[in-house]
Amino acid sequence: MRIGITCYPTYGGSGVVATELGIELAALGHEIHFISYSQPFRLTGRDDGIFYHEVPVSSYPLFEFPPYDLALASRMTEVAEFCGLDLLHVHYAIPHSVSALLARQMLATRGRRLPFVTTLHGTDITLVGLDRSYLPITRYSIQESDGVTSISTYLKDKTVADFDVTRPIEVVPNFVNCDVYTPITDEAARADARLRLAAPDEALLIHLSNFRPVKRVADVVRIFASVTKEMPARLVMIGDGPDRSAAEWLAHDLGIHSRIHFLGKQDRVSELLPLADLMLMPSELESFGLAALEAMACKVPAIATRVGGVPELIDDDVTGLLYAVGDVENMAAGAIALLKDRGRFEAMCAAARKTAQTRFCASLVVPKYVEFYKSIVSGNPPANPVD
Ligand code: GMT
Repeated sequence: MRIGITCYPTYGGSGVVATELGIELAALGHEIHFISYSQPFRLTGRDDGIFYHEVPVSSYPLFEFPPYDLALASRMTEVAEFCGLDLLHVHYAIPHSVSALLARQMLATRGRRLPFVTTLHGTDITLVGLDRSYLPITRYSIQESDGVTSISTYLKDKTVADFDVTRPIEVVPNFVNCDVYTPITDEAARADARLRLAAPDEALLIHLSNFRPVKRVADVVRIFASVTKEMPARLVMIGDGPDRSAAEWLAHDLGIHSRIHFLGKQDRVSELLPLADLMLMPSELESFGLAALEAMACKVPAIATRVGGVPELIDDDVTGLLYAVGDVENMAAGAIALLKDRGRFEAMCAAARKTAQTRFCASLVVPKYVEFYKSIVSGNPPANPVD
């Protein structure tokens, strides 16, 4: 198939999922066309069968807000015509599904069919989409999509409840390439690589996010402060965003700044995650929690919050530990107890990797998208989706 993919290219897990999906689909022989305002950050130009089409957005003195969604719709129609697209797959409903809807309508007037699939990721439903200025059009574009998928059952239920959507929504969970996100099996090589982040006797904790308020990065720093009082430890903070400065100040005020590596945005997180012992993901809300899945695939369990779709990914006390939002004290106590109990820790690391391999591996999940695309292109979408 020739598939157009649109996502937010620079920020957030939905762009990561869209990019990894494009890479996996291209590896299966499909032709993938990314259509966005900049090249997705995990797209390194390494793959055959992947093309990138930039969306130019002209400014004009009248435009206080240049209409990106309209420019995107125009570019979608051009790419569909020039490259013979069979399907568009848009990630994050706002405004991508609206642009796709317009593109579909414009092409229909020229006798060309271009169905589109919308994948719901999180705040497009739980936050931004609920804003009164976006709700009616978000609901309309979801309802009018040729196919809709959601990354968790939680998000599907939330969409039905809050948006009164009546059309079928297929749950296709997020996935990870278990060959790329994998533990370092050579213990000596791992120990050597780990030395640049922590001494051999130090526990290494890791956090990966876009440092937005929903990620509660101050909780990450506070949990680590308690851990480091009990045992030698270091923390790696990967990513950047609005709350990074506050997190750094907090670390400074707590006297632990020198024990934390603020690495900023990193291209190859798959090389850093397997060096850690535990991931911290104390988010206010996660519709899935892709960062935790990537860590789990590297045999690194997460200390996380029992919110949204996280319990669909993490089995409490088996593949990670779950707590109430803001329960910093118990998250720290849980991390300390786990790190001190070698047997329990090793069992949890192995169970985390096994879950990634047996339930969320790209080789299992990507074919579900392919089957879904085929049903949409053939005009027979599943009436009763199998979750
Ligand atoms: O972070 C967001 O709010 C938006 C979105 C994104 O574009 O990064 O994140 C959501 O999608 C990720 C990928 O599917 C999920 O792993 C995140 O859990 C989800 N974030 C939230 O629900 C807050």
